[in-house]
Amino acid sequence: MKLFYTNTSPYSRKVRITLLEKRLDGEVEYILCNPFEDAVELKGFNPLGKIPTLVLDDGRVVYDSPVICEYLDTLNSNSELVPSNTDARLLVNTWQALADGIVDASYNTVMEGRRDESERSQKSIERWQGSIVDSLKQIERQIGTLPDEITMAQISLAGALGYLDFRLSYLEWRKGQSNTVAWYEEFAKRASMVETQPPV
Ligand SMILES: N[C@@H](CCC(=O)N[C@@H](CS)C(=O)NCC(=O)O)C(=O)O
Repeated sequence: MKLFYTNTSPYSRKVRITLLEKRLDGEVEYILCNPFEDAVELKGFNPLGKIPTLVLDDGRVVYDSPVICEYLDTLNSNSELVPSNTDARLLVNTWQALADGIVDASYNTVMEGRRDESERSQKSIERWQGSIVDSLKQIERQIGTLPDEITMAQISLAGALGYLDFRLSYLEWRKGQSNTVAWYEEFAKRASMVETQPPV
């Protein structure tokens, strides 16, 4: 398998954490790929031109990050990251959607901030940041519903909080989030989290 990724991409980090937790990282060739600079090569595999993109040994191409992680989870039984039980699966997938939504809003905020000031939409930035703040409040209320065993719920949430630290630290997400902070500080000690930390 080949994984097109960058070490600053939050969606790629989620996949890299998953590979480590599933002990599949030795089976992957990691290909650093900036989607804005290496668009031609990447689009040869994924017409959306986005990372992460996984290319299987038989040539099949897998995206986006939830689909990649769900596929990786089927490859062995080292932790069931996407539960097969319907209720457990719904809980995990909804957690993943909430965490990925925070990443979407954060990534949009970062990209918008890189536009020329005259083209930048402050209104959009405020809307995305409002979604992040409201989602964090919900997470603080529902952190106790996370499964006991590691799943895509925890991996996605930790990836999202890590991205807030990396790119939007000025939002100070920890304020008023004592339950979430306590959970995150513990989860962030995992080798998969430490090894995939974005560059300083
Ligand atoms: N929903 C996708 C989002 C992937 C995504 O937006 N990746 C960013 C990098 S972090 C990208 O490739 N951006 C290039 C672009 O927007 O053209 C996923 O979960 O994989």
